[in-house]
Amino acid sequence: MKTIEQKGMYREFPRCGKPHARTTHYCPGCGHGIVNKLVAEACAELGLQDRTIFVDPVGCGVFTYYYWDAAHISAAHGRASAAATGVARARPGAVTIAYQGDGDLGAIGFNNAFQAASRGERFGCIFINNSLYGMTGGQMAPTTLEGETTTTTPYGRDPALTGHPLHVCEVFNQLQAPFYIARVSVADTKRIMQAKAAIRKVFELQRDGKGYAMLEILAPCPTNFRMDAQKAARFCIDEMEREFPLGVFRDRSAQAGGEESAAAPAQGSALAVRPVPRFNSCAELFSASAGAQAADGAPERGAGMARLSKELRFKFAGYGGQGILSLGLCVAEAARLENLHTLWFPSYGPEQRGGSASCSVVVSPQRIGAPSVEHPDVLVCMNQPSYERFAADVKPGGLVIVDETVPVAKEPPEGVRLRRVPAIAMAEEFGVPKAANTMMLAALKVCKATGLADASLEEALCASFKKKPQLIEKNREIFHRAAKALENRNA
Ligand SMILES: Cc1ncc(C[n+]2csc(CCOP(=O)(O)OP(=O)(O)O)c2C)c(N)n1
Ligand code: SF4
Repeated sequence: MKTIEQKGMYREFPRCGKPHARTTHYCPGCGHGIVNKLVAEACAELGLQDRTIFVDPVGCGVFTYYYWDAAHISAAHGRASAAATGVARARPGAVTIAYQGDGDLGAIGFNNAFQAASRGERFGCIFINNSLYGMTGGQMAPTTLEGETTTTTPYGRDPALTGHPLHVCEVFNQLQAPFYIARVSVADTKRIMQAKAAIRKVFELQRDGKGYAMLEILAPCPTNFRMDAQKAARFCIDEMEREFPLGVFRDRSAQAGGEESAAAPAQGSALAVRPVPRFNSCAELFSASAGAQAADGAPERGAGMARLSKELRFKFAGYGGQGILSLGLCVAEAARLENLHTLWFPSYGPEQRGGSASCSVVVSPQRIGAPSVEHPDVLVCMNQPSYERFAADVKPGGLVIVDETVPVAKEPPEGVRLRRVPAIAMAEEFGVPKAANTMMLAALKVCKATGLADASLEEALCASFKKKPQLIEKNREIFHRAAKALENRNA
């Protein structure tokens, strides 16, 4: 097969044990993917690859060093503008480009970026505004629209609670020092062409040593918008642009003598709370935890308090897409149904597709202190990297449940039981490959590993399919069948 040369990019992206990968880690339809291509093209077409130093963020853009064929420095989350300041000062002849997301720049790193802009540091900042935290699973960012649902604003962002969307270009436009400030979008072909011209401009300004440049790019995140690529692009145009109008806010090179241009677009727009419905199971759990009533037939309240005498800590780990986070949520929800204190704490790898995912769950009759689980009582592993990473940390007397496909090169520590369960194989055998996590829930039940009533686990499982009710009965059935099959194996 003929490989297509992509200007400014490496021929192959040998990341994460995939030595000849030709695809990026971005989800289909992701704005980052488009911008990555435009940035690489601009850098190469202007002949700047040997002069360019990219400062990479923590966020979905974290892996640009695998893609852009130029020099790179990785910065901690939110610190790319601070790191770029150092690079630009230490290497005044370089073309320094910081690449940041809206959580990275607009939240934790806002003051770094703002002060760098205020000082007029000589670097260009490419700022991806996809209205939420992409990499960590779609939480609210400062740029989240009013009324937009995210995992942390399940009823839509309410300005009374979480403020109004942050307009980075408009705020930076109050500063004296920036040389260029603009906002573009990559939601359709016309906009992509405009974005490309603006990205080239950022490179040119840095090549010519002009000064600080801020380019905000509105970008779709289909995965966390819970939309297909076309609808996500539409959302960018119809909703995001209403809040964040496109345009050049300032271009000092546009006027003779380097004077500031007054060509800023009208600021602010009439904003109304706009409900943007999206599916969000985690948020539902949180809201439910905040005081929902027991459903008819729910396990008796407080039952768990009596049964569970001590705190239990769980770690669930596997690949993204194996339903590992939902499995953890089921256990947390089952504990909530029993009026226990509970906590679910997800952790994501840098890749939304096929990367690692894990979550910690704590279930306790007392109030819970630390949310992170360093030494679990129970570890559930759906893949080999998880086993290798977490098995050694399981508490003495603890339990490791691992899928049978996972090679166990090293036994868990002494005093820790190991149960190998054919969850993936059984799910395939039952004709529902995606239900391997339901098999694992059945294994937890059979091993009596949660300290929770079987009925609570079952009810939590059903509740997790509230938005897909057609799957409830099927999962209930395979939960029972799997439990029976596992009990028979034990017998
Ligand atoms: C100091 C620190 N805090 C929090 C995190 C967790 N974290 C990683 S990426 C991220 C948010 C990324 O969102 P954004 O910057 O909008 O980029 P996107 O993934 O949407 O491109 C967070 C909170 C971290 N890695 N380091
Ligand atoms: S989660 Fe969103 S921002 Fe991240 S790669 Fe996927 S589509 Fe892009």
